[in-house]
Amino acid sequence: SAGMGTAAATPPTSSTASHGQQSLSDVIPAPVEAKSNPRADFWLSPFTHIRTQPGSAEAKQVGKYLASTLRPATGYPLPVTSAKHSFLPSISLQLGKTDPRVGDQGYQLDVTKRGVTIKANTADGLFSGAQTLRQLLPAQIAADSPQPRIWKVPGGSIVDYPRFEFRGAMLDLARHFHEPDEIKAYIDHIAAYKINYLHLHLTDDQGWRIQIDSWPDLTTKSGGPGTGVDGEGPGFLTKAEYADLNAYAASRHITIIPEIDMPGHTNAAQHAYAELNCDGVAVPPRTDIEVGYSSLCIDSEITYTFVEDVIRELAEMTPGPYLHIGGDEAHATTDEDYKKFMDRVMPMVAKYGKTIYGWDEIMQVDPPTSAVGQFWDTDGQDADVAEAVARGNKIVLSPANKAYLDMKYNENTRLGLKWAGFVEVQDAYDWNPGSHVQDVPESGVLGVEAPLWSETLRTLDDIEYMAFPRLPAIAELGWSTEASHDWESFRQRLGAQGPRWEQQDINFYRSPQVDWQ
Ligand code: TNX
Repeated sequence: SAGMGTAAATPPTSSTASHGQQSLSDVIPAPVEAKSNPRADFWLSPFTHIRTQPGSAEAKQVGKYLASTLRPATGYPLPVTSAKHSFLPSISLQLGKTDPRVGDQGYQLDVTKRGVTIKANTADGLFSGAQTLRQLLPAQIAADSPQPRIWKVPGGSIVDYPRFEFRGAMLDLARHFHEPDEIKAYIDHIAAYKINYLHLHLTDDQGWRIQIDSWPDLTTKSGGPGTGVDGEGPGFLTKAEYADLNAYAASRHITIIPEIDMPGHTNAAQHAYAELNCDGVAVPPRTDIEVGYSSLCIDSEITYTFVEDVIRELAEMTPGPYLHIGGDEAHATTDEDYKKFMDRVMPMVAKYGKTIYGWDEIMQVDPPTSAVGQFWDTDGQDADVAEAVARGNKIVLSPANKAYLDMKYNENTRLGLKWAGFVEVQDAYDWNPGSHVQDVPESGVLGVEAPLWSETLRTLDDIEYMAFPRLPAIAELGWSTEASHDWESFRQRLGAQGPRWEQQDINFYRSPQVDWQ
């Protein structure tokens, strides 16, 4: 009937968003299926309640989160209740009774005149539905004070679920330490686009950013003032701060993955402890951006005492399943030593109950099939990676020329590097994770991750400028169907995100490829 339409493989090209009106499919990442019904619009009002599944503390937590994001701009009380019956208009978060396609991360969202119902099998699904609902409201919903306007949610229904179970972002705390509050702000930003993993690059040549009780000088000597690129990135996470960050991430349905990079990228550790060097002499600190010159001492027993202590403490303080062991650019380690090192270190990860995650170089040493490799090459091929996938390993895609958020947008970009080329928004969007790596089928792909290295970054503003608008592009590749992939549709929906970012003071790159609203 007139006004009804399915926006799956046929995304909106002449977006209604350009008239300041949200339609049901003006969402990033694009929902799998959106059927609009203009006769079923819902208006938020001072009487709207948020009702959550009786008996579910997790659903209630999502309800409270949603309320906290809607209260500032509306000024409405939006009480969160799990009382069963109510005739008041409501946003209802319910577990179970979903379309079978919804799975364990998806959701259904139905908008009628009487209210909004989000149904999912898990709280993760409810949280994703809540993020979609936020985007269905006018951009001013992101404001931090009451706005004099009405709040329409477009009528219809959405069935939505991710293409890949893993959608990640990475922050490099080693080259420049980002404060816990900045990390939390980034967590909020990425959660809005259904990112569900945050990888923290905690150690590198220029700094060590996580407290390890059994090796305290890691942070006293390599986490303090003078560390980081140009000596301008001081700081480290105490265990209490790390625990708090994990809890904060969990409240945004994001799992933290800590990385200890080894056997290369270890100058900070070898500066803090002389015994980690083959000659027993501590190396000077480094504040430049060279890579590939450091290596732990492979034939020394103390190296493995150190690594096991670090892995044990890190595993103890990390609730998530993955522990990233780096493994990249070990140019100062011979291939033979690299294998010797990894053969001893990889079992330690399992010993402390975690799953190995590592840069794609770890695929050269036949890791256990549970290990996940992070593909960062720029040429779309790697025989070791393809062979590992054939054996049963999975990979996460972070091709540097597509997914690295620290690459400059163009030659005039003040921040960032350009070793993998310039990466404009369309470059970040126009590729297919399911067929990007030669001889790696989609079934071998766990998901995508957008790393943000910090050599040139200092502030949260810097982080935001590099991540927006490319992070939403990678998020859409990780979530939305291949059939819905469409640059025209994406750039229009991206343009509609601009006012939301302005409301939140997110410092973003106004790419000329996008018509910003
Ligand atoms: C390469 S990519 C690195 C990092 C740098 C990055 C800068 C990878 C696994 N290693 O050490 O920070 O390039 O773009």
